[in-house]
Amino acid sequence: MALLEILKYPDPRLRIKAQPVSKVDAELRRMVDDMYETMYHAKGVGLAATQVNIHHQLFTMDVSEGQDQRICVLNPEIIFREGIQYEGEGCLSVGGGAFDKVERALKVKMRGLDLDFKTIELDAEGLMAVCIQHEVDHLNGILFIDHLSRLKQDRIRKKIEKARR
Ligand code: GNR
Ligand code: NI
Repeated sequence: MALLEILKYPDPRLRIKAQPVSKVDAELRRMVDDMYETMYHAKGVGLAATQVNIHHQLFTMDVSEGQDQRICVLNPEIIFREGIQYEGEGCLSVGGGAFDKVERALKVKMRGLDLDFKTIELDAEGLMAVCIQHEVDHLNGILFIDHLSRLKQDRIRKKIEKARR
Protein backbone atom coordinates (compact mmCIF):
# COMPACT_ATOMS: atom_id res chain seq x y z
CA MET A 1 0.00 0.00 0.00
CA ALA A 2 1.02 3.58 -0.45
CA LEU A 3 0.09 7.04 0.69
CA LEU A 4 -1.18 9.16 -2.16
CA GLU A 5 -0.64 12.89 -2.53
CA ILE A 6 -3.80 14.89 -1.80
CA LEU A 7 -4.30 17.77 -4.22
CA LYS A 8 -4.77 21.12 -2.53
CA TYR A 9 -7.00 24.01 -3.56
CA PRO A 10 -6.51 26.01 -5.81
CA ASP A 11 -5.06 23.12 -7.85
CA PRO A 12 -7.07 23.17 -11.12
CA ARG A 13 -7.09 19.36 -11.22
CA LEU A 14 -9.67 19.47 -8.39
CA ARG A 15 -12.05 20.89 -11.02
CA ILE A 16 -11.86 17.90 -13.39
CA LYS A 17 -15.12 15.97 -13.69
CA ALA A 18 -14.60 12.27 -12.98
CA GLN A 19 -15.44 9.61 -15.57
CA PRO A 20 -17.52 6.52 -14.73
CA VAL A 21 -15.70 3.37 -13.66
CA SER A 22 -16.28 0.64 -16.26
CA LYS A 23 -14.63 -2.33 -14.58
CA VAL A 24 -12.99 -3.44 -11.35
CA ASP A 25 -9.53 -4.84 -11.87
CA ALA A 26 -6.47 -5.40 -9.68
CA GLU A 27 -5.25 -1.87 -10.39
CA LEU A 28 -8.49 -0.32 -9.20
CA ARG A 29 -8.51 -2.49 -6.06
CA ARG A 30 -4.96 -1.40 -5.28
CA MET A 31 -5.97 2.21 -5.81
CA VAL A 32 -8.89 1.81 -3.39
CA ASP A 33 -6.55 0.29 -0.75
CA ASP A 34 -4.24 3.27 -1.19
CA MET A 35 -7.16 5.66 -0.89
CA TYR A 36 -8.23 4.08 2.42
CA GLU A 37 -4.68 4.29 3.73
CA THR A 38 -4.39 7.92 2.62
CA MET A 39 -7.79 8.81 4.10
CA TYR A 40 -7.08 7.22 7.50
CA HIS A 41 -3.58 8.71 7.61
CA ALA A 42 -5.01 12.19 6.96
CA LYS A 43 -7.75 11.57 9.56
CA GLY A 44 -10.46 12.14 6.99
CA VAL A 45 -13.92 10.59 7.04
CA GLY A 46 -14.08 10.49 3.26
CA LEU A 47 -11.83 10.74 0.22
CA ALA A 48 -12.87 11.22 -3.39
CA ALA A 49 -10.62 9.87 -6.16
CA THR A 50 -10.43 13.39 -7.63
CA GLN A 51 -8.50 14.50 -4.52
CA VAL A 52 -5.71 12.05 -5.31
CA ASN A 53 -5.66 12.98 -9.00
CA ILE A 54 -7.63 9.94 -10.15
CA HIS A 55 -10.49 11.16 -12.29
CA HIS A 56 -12.82 8.22 -11.95
CA GLN A 57 -16.12 8.22 -10.11
CA LEU A 58 -15.34 6.57 -6.80
CA PHE A 59 -14.86 7.52 -3.19
CA THR A 60 -13.97 5.90 0.12
CA MET A 61 -15.68 6.77 3.39
CA ASP A 62 -15.62 5.72 7.03
CA VAL A 63 -17.62 7.82 9.45
CA SER A 64 -17.40 5.26 12.30
CA GLU A 65 -15.69 6.03 15.62
CA GLY A 66 -13.51 2.92 15.45
CA GLN A 67 -12.43 3.41 11.82
CA ASP A 68 -13.76 -0.04 11.06
CA GLN A 69 -16.68 0.63 8.73
CA ARG A 70 -15.22 1.03 5.28
CA ILE A 71 -17.50 2.06 2.47
CA CYS A 72 -16.31 2.37 -1.12
CA VAL A 73 -18.76 3.38 -3.81
CA LEU A 74 -18.22 3.43 -7.56
CA ASN A 75 -20.32 5.61 -9.87
CA PRO A 76 -22.35 7.10 -6.99
CA GLU A 77 -25.64 8.85 -7.66
CA ILE A 78 -27.80 10.61 -5.12
CA ILE A 79 -31.30 9.48 -6.04
CA PHE A 80 -33.28 11.02 -3.21
CA ARG A 81 -32.77 13.98 -0.87
CA GLU A 82 -34.89 15.09 2.04
CA GLY A 83 -34.74 17.91 4.57
CA ILE A 84 -31.98 20.40 5.27
CA GLN A 85 -29.01 20.42 7.63
CA TYR A 86 -26.46 23.12 8.14
CA GLU A 87 -23.28 21.64 9.64
CA GLY A 88 -19.63 22.64 9.75
CA GLU A 89 -17.50 21.15 6.97
CA GLY A 90 -13.83 20.96 6.24
CA CYS A 91 -11.90 19.34 3.42
CA LEU A 92 -8.53 17.61 3.14
CA SER A 93 -8.01 19.55 -0.11
CA VAL A 94 -8.67 22.97 1.40
CA GLY A 95 -6.03 24.32 3.79
CA GLY A 96 -5.96 27.52 5.80
CA GLY A 97 -8.04 25.95 8.56
CA ALA A 98 -11.13 26.45 6.43
CA PHE A 99 -14.18 25.12 8.23
CA ASP A 100 -17.65 26.50 7.73
CA LYS A 101 -21.31 25.60 7.66
CA VAL A 102 -22.78 24.41 4.38
CA GLU A 103 -26.42 23.75 3.57
CA ARG A 104 -26.97 20.10 2.68
CA ALA A 105 -29.82 17.63 2.52
CA LEU A 106 -30.46 16.00 5.91
CA LYS A 107 -31.08 12.57 4.39
CA VAL A 108 -29.99 11.08 1.11
CA LYS A 109 -30.42 7.83 -0.73
CA MET A 110 -27.39 6.93 -2.81
CA ARG A 111 -27.09 4.29 -5.49
CA GLY A 112 -23.81 3.02 -6.86
CA LEU A 113 -21.68 -0.06 -7.34
CA ASP A 114 -19.53 -1.95 -4.87
CA LEU A 115 -16.13 -3.48 -5.63
CA ASP A 116 -17.86 -6.58 -7.02
CA PHE A 117 -19.60 -4.24 -9.49
CA LYS A 118 -22.94 -5.03 -7.83
CA THR A 119 -25.53 -2.29 -7.39
CA ILE A 120 -25.80 -1.03 -3.84
CA GLU A 121 -28.17 1.46 -2.26
CA LEU A 122 -27.45 3.30 0.94
CA ASP A 123 -29.74 5.44 3.06
CA ALA A 124 -27.80 7.98 5.05
CA GLU A 125 -28.42 10.89 7.36
CA GLY A 126 -26.36 13.20 9.55
CA LEU A 127 -22.59 13.12 9.02
CA MET A 128 -22.73 10.23 6.56
CA ALA A 129 -25.23 12.14 4.42
CA VAL A 130 -23.00 15.24 4.54
CA CYS A 131 -19.97 13.16 3.60
CA ILE A 132 -21.74 11.53 0.63
CA GLN A 133 -22.84 14.94 -0.71
CA HIS A 134 -19.32 16.35 -0.17
CA GLU A 135 -17.65 13.43 -2.00
CA VAL A 136 -20.12 13.41 -4.89
CA ASP A 137 -19.43 17.15 -5.25
CA HIS A 138 -15.67 16.41 -5.52
CA LEU A 139 -16.33 13.94 -8.35
CA ASN A 140 -18.10 16.79 -10.17
CA GLY A 141 -15.23 19.22 -9.55
CA ILE A 142 -17.06 21.07 -6.77
CA LEU A 143 -15.52 22.04 -3.41
CA PHE A 144 -17.44 22.83 -0.22
CA ILE A 145 -16.16 26.41 -0.31
CA ASP A 146 -18.04 26.90 -3.60
CA HIS A 147 -21.21 26.81 -1.48
CA LEU A 148 -20.01 29.70 0.72
CA SER A 149 -20.48 33.43 0.11
CA ARG A 150 -17.97 35.22 -2.13
CA LEU A 151 -16.73 37.12 0.95
CA LYS A 152 -16.00 33.91 2.85
CA GLN A 153 -14.33 32.39 -0.22
CA ASP A 154 -12.08 35.46 -0.54
CA ARG A 155 -11.09 35.20 3.13
CA ILE A 156 -10.18 31.53 2.75
CA ARG A 157 -8.21 32.21 -0.43
CA LYS A 158 -6.23 34.97 1.31
CA LYS A 159 -5.47 32.77 4.32
CA ILE A 160 -4.20 30.01 2.04
CA GLU A 161 -2.05 32.44 0.04
CA LYS A 162 -0.57 33.82 3.26
CA ALA A 163 0.19 30.35 4.61
CA ARG A 164 2.03 29.50 1.40
CA ARG A 165 4.50 32.35 1.69
O1 GNR B 1 -12.57 14.47 6.79
C1 GNR B 1 -13.50 15.16 6.40
N1 GNR B 1 -14.39 15.62 7.31
C2 GNR B 1 -15.56 16.24 6.97
C3 GNR B 1 -16.25 16.89 7.98
C4 GNR B 1 -17.42 17.53 7.71
C5 GNR B 1 -17.92 17.50 6.44
C6 GNR B 1 -17.25 16.86 5.41
C7 GNR B 1 -16.07 16.22 5.68
S1 GNR B 1 -15.25 15.39 4.42
C8 GNR B 1 -13.60 15.53 4.98
C9 GNR B 1 -12.65 14.72 4.12
C10 GNR B 1 -12.67 15.24 2.72
O2 GNR B 1 -12.16 16.27 2.37
N2 GNR B 1 -13.32 14.52 1.85
O3 GNR B 1 -13.42 14.93 0.59
NI1 NI C 1 -13.19 17.09 0.63
